[in-house]
Amino acid sequence: LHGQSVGRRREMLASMCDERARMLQDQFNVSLNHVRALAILVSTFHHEKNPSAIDQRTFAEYTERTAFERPLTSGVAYAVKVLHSDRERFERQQGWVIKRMDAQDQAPVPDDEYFTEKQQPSPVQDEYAPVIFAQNTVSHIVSLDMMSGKEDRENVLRARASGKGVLTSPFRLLKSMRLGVVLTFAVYKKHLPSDATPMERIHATEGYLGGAFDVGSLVEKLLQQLSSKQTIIVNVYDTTNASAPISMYGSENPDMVDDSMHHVSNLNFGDPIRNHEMHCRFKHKA
Ligand code: WA2
Repeated sequence: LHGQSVGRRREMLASMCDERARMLQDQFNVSLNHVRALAILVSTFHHEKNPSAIDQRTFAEYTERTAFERPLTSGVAYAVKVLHSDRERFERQQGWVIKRMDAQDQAPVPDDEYFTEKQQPSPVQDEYAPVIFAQNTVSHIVSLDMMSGKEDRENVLRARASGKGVLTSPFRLLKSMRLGVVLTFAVYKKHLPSDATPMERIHATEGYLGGAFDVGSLVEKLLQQLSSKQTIIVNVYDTTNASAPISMYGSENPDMVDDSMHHVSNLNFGDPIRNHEMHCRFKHKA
């Protein structure tokens, strides 16, 4: 009799965990598809039109009005590829200089001080990826060189060589300092063949459309929509390095956890070099 009830509890945990993992993956996929469509929008209405039909105001308005289509993102932005030889002309045209991200600075800084005091002009590099358009929620990254931050840089390089949507490891996002991941799609010059080599892709790159997934707050919101949320404890991990999983969501040492049972549901966020898992446990009855 006891064995039967343990079996039923195990099944219940598995089905609750799988349901949550499926919801998270679906919402992630919906958001990813919309970010991909934004990359095509920028290609069509910014790069392929002369003069461009998109400016910062248009981009901010469009991305704000379509934010509901990207339920797990806290903001999207567009960075353009600028070679050093073109930097001076680019900065004169924009009316601002390319700035570097301040990755060493991990302490939260009051809003209004952050970008007036901390952001420094970027030192000379072969090339840059300054943000020219941003949703209002991430307007603080306009003019920042996305190649000056470790995670963003890796994403930019991998996105443009592969032509696929790519994800960073979890890291602290700028300003909010919340744990999140960035998704990036490269934007290419028109007529790039779909079977292009990585070198051809790099050469034909115009820019990078990316979105920040604020996993901490947005996964919480998603799980709260499920009525029985309080009965299980959910953790999400980046398990790319199987021996050193990185927590993306959930408390490391929650109280009242029933460690006698543990279920792992697989998550697929579409980037073949990254692995993710959802781990679920019951809470002790109070
Ligand atoms: N967006 C928002 N907050 C961030 C961030 C980011 N990257 N990086 C650190 N904090 C314009 O992949 C191109 C967005 C990067 C896209």
